[in-house]
Amino acid sequence: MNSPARFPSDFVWGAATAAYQIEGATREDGRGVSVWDTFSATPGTVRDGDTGETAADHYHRYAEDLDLMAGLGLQSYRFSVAWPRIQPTGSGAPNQKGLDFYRRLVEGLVERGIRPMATLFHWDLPQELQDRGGWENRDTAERFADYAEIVFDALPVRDWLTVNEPKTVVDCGYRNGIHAPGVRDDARAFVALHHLLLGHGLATRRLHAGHPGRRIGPALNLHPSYPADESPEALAAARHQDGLENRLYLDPILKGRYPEDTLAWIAERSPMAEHIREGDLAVISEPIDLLGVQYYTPIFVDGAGERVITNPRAQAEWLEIYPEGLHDVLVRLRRDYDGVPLVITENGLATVDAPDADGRVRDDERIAYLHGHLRAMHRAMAEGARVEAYHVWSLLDNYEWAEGYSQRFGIVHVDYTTQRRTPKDSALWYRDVIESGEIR
Ligand code: GBH
Repeated sequence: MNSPARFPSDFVWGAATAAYQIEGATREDGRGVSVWDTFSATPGTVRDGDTGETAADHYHRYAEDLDLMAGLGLQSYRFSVAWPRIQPTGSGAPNQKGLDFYRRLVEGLVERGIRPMATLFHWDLPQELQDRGGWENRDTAERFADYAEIVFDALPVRDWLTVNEPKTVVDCGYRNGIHAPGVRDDARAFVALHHLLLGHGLATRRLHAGHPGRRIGPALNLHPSYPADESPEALAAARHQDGLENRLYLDPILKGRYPEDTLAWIAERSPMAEHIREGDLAVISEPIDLLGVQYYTPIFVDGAGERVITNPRAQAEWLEIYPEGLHDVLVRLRRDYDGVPLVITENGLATVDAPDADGRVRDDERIAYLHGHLRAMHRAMAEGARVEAYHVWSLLDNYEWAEGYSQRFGIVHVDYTTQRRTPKDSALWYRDVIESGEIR
């Protein structure tokens, strides 16, 4: 048996959500239309035609959800601000009612001793900006910085995240098209990538210019990439994969340059390089105060560069259960990108959950997943990784994008008919971890 793993007494335990996945109330209080409203309303895009129109109804139930968080002993809550609630068309004067919602939420957190961590962009771009080119249009990065400044001024939040998973926007929004805006075009995808990173850098600069003492960084989904066999071809493929998955995002932000090998590969597919202006990389590499790390799955590739599944999977097919990957990501960040404080902003598992007759939700698979990953994180910390906080994805079952409501990532079960919340066994287990500061 393993001995208990104790975490530092100042380690921060939290949970994460995103606006479109939980809020609902998509037409209330002056909220504008986002690309996800448009995309999810388009037949054939999302499983079962699900949309975020009601979701977990958090917009109306946030007070109950705050009490739920307090009951679990959460010390941090990561949420996202819906840009179209703040600027319904993506620019211009702020919508007071939108700001008021997040101010009430933040005040409720602070009253309960829970630290707010706010994400500026978790994929719900105002549709009007999309109509003007979205992230392919450089102007969107400027609009993003203006929006960020409005929110920085309005909300008493210390820790901020700029863009959630630019890689997923590039891959799913613009390459395979399974997310909004549903583009399938590599040429356009990597132009959007550059402007997403530029938006990140511009917003980061605004925070630093006007709000000393606050902290900001991106939230990157990192995928440790391994060769599936020992062949030189597989080794080379894993190196290439690492470029596309990790270095393409980490290097510009933390080293001020795009990785040469990945850039050369992109140049064969996209005019991205023509959109990189003098000074852009200085903006993109504005020093960050924290790095949001999101880890779900490793990627093993064979000599042909094809992904090979080498580990058990749960409900979501893309997610191989491999706790060691979290250790490897954290140790690699320390080795290759040393210095920046790390915050785990997402880590979790989808399972098929339903309450038993006695009302209990027995999600042992999720407990095992979290247990393994927290152990791996603890080991990486012992090896010097600077991890200061962990957020489980997700607080609540929610709208899992293209998978609609079919995949439940919550530690709290949501009945979408009654909107009843039931903490799963994993939530009760997590509460004990937080309380004791150790895992056994
Ligand atoms: C994160 O995405 C998101 O930040 C969060 O909103 C989401 O709910 C959570 O994780 C769980 O998924 O195109 O074959 O890769 C993780 C990245 C991108 C993984 C879309 C699943 C779909 C299958 N996700 N991907 S594939």
